[in-house]
Amino acid sequence: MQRKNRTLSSIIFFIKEANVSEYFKNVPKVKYEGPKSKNPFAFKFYDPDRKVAGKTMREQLKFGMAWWHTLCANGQDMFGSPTMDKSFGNKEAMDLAKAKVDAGFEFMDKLGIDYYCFHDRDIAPEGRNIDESTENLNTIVDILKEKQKESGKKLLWGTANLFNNPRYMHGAGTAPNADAFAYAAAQLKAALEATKKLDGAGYTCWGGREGYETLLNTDMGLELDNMARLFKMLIAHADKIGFTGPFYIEPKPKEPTKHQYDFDAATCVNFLRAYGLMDRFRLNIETNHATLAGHTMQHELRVARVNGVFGSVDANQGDMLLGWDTDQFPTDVYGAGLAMYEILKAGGFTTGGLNFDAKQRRGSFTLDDVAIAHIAGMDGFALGLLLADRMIEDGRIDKFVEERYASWKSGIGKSIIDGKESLESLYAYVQKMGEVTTNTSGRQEELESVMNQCLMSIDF
Ligand code: XUL
Ligand code: CO
Repeated sequence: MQRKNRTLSSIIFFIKEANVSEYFKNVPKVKYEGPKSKNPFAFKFYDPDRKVAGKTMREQLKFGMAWWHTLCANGQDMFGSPTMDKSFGNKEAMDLAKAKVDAGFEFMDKLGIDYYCFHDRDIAPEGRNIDESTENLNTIVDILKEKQKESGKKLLWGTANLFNNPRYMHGAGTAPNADAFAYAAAQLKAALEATKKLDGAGYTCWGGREGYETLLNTDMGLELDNMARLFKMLIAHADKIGFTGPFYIEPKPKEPTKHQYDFDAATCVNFLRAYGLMDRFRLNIETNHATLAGHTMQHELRVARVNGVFGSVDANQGDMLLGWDTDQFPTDVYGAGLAMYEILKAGGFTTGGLNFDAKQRRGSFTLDDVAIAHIAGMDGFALGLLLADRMIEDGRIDKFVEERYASWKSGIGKSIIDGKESLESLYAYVQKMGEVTTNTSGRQEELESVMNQCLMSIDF
């Protein structure tokens, strides 16, 4: 009888296991069906094997799933409780963390997403002390390692959440309290080692609360020096454990603090140059952060490109009418097109990729919506890639820019570039020249129309 019971309970256990092993039950393996498809679970524009600009779409776009949004965000906002169930059938924190690994890999498999990104605290719960937290992290890292081996999925980058716990209320690397800085360093050590164990291609530093609320209580000079001290410790530890991937700073101007030190791409480049960090750091540019800074995504990517620090992208979009980081899925084809234009011009992704740092709206609360939102974003960026490729192939924009700067190829322009001129020699040049009569039209409207024409002439 006892034996029978045991057999019965193991069968029930097996059935339970089999039942919970599929989390996104309504989501099939998502395939390309083309622009005419009305199937919400099909790609209309993202055709992974289609070659664009010399590589497949899959290789060009290198989509990544953000663990925190896809598997953790539950729709909670400042005004209301969660609307989404991301418990994946579990209550206990470590069981939930393990279930999320299965859910995450199932999701990536169904959508054909090859990469993922995480914060340490997204994948494993914080323990009662640093050792317990590191142990939780390592337990999940071992499971992720196995999953990566089975599935071929890769870690695009890892990061540490140095902003959620109350100990970081005044910042982490820029905390006025040295103990908080020390805790951040300890957490960073474990997060970097986790990223290394999982062969992460990069490691991201987003300055969660690295900034200030008021300058009345802030020693800005010391805080910035300390931030650089922490980055130098990070590099030293990377060298020690053999982590060779780049570090990314992710610019953001505000939120949660009034002023974040990594305000925008130009501010970050200045910081990296000032502290001699340019060779190990690149930038991870996020669309909604760019718009919060009052820039376009194209501007931020251009700044990164011309300074040689283009690295990776957090793909999302904001709402024109809201002044905060709404992290919406990127469906704006113009925005994606101009972003992909810069990315192709930068030579495409190497270590980086397009991480969907995006969440569905609070009202789109089902697990089906999670998949549909990713499909929308993937299709948005596929269109962006096709548009950017058309713009480059068309050649009119490049040709126009080339001609606009032609005066630097010969004559006085070339002489200035060659370092042969001075204020005095140019004074003499202007005396001979008289007035400037060589200005030509900037043709902005024509170029915008060329872009429209490229968009409308994509072939499918
Ligand atoms: C916050 C944000 C972060 C970083 C990683 O605005 O973008 O999720 O991408 O810490
Ligand atoms: Co981000």
